[in-house]
Amino acid sequence: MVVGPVGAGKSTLLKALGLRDTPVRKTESVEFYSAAVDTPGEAFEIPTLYHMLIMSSMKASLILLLADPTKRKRFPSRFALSMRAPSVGVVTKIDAASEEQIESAEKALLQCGVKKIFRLSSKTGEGMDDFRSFLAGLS
Ligand SMILES: Nc1nc2c(ncn2[C@@H]2O[C@H](COP(=O)(O)OP(=O)(O)O)[C@@H](O)[C@H]2O)c(=O)[nH]1
Ligand SMILES: [Mg+2]
Repeated sequence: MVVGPVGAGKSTLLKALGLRDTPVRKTESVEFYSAAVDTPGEAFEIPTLYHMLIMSSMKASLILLLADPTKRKRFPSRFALSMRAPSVGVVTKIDAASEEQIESAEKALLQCGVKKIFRLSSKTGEGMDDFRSFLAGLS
């Protein structure tokens, strides 16, 4: 299940992983695919919608918490710990970000409660092999 701010690259990552077959467009609601759950960024950004994520996470085996290093967004402290599944952090769009931006995104993810963080680009494929191996190792 992917979680994170609007535009972080959640739907694009699922598409790159082959976990969603439909074209990427604005995610308006929680969407269930055969092996993944996509969620709208609003559910992460607007606290009154948190329950959508908490309930959907009960169906998930892993939460991917995404951060876009090119945009500063608020990552609530220890938020990942309220999910009903273990979580890992993912810094997306590394093809478009500086090292400083990537490190700052990693800091935000850590204080949000994840322990492990991947850096990748769904666009260039950088970092995707490592990430795919990690996911394959879980099942
Ligand atoms: N440069 C770059 N752009 C990306 C990457 N991943 C997603 N995007 C772009 O970021 C925008 C938002 O992506 P989307 O998957 O809809 O974000 P979501 O709201 O988190 O589902 C789209 O224009 C994507 O093409 C990436 O790895 N690199
Ligand atoms: Mg989306």
